[in-house]
Amino acid sequence: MSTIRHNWTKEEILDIYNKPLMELMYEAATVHRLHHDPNTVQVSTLLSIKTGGCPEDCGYCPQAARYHTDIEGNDLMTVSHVKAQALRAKASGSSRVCMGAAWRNVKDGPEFDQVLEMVRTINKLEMEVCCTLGMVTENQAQRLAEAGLYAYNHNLDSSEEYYKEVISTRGYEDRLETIDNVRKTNVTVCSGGIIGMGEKESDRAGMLVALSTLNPQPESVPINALVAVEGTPLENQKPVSIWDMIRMVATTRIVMPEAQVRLSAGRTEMSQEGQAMCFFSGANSIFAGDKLLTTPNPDVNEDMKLFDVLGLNPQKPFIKKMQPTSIEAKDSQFHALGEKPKWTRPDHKIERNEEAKQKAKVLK
Ligand code: SAM
Ligand code: DTB
Ligand code: SF4
Repeated sequence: MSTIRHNWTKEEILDIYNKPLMELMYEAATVHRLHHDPNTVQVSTLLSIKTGGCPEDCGYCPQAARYHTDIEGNDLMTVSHVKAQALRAKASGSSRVCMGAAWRNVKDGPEFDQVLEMVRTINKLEMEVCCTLGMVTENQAQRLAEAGLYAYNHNLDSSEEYYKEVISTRGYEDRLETIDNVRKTNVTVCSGGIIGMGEKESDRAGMLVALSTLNPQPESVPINALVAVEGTPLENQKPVSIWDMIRMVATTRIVMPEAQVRLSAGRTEMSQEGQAMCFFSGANSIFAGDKLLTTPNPDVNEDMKLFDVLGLNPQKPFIKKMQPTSIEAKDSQFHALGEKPKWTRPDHKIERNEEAKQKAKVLK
């Protein structure tokens, strides 16, 4: 009988989050062991296939064109460059590649066709391939599925209430609709969020309610600690404490027992002992490589040394779900519809976003 609950309330989740830490970790570790091998952690590699110049106003993001940050923007990568990077990732122990694009949403056309070719190419390397490209329609999700996509990442990032304090160029319902579009295909869902953006504990719990009440729950849940980047509206946020990170990971594990819980951005600020406590509390994936999308990440050799010390093994690909078949473009059943989807644009004013935008205007 399934032990997955889809009716978690914010109060229940807050009670779990605020348990005495030793009890919380013990409970999370117990749930973890029932559903996963505690000595296996997936190593994934991020590839920023299109960097910077994004039209959105996400308060945490160095890739938003309206803020002045020192990242180097790039046009869409070539398929051969992506293949070379994926092979390097595979050689260094990664079983999954996640390709990120600084887009608000996917648009049908040659660039999306190129991304579909990247998906086919990585699938053929026997690696799990994930994309995070912004909002997608059901037809676009089907085309990604046909190309052999294993997962689609689309984070809820925070509670519905706090989301409005961070982003004004799109609504929470767009995020949920995209997740629903992906759910209609055989692509798995990866959705999580960020802590340390100034949200309350009740917002963290609210985000976990939104994720855990999805039916089915996401197969993968990244928990990011904000990387406060100079020039973004959230540049002055204090680093999140490791205790909060452990509590968030443990609570995520308890309410979503089967998900792959990913210890994502922010690891450069965490000690190895702190990360070990996250693994104990149910985190079973990391992003490896010296860069996330645009910000630094621990050295892969240091990560591998830590795996050695802790007796952890990198997870093989397709342990949780079979490798999807990849259909060539010429045999494809789904074609571009050239839709003009109506994603929302609430455009309310967020003071700190406005200030960061004004500062950027002066600097540019
Ligand atoms: N543009 C697409 C989108 O927003 O869905 C995909 C790329 S976006 C960079 C992917 C995720 O990275 C965001 O949803 C957010 O959770 C995370 N992220 C971005 N900047 C971050 C930061 N400074 N610290 C932590 N996580 C961050
Ligand atoms: C996720 O939740 N975290 C990853 C992945 N999904 C795409 C991205 C983290 C990005 C951190 C900021 C940067 O490097 O630009
Ligand atoms: Fe664009 Fe995604 Fe960054 Fe938001 S998080 S600014 S949508 S790249």
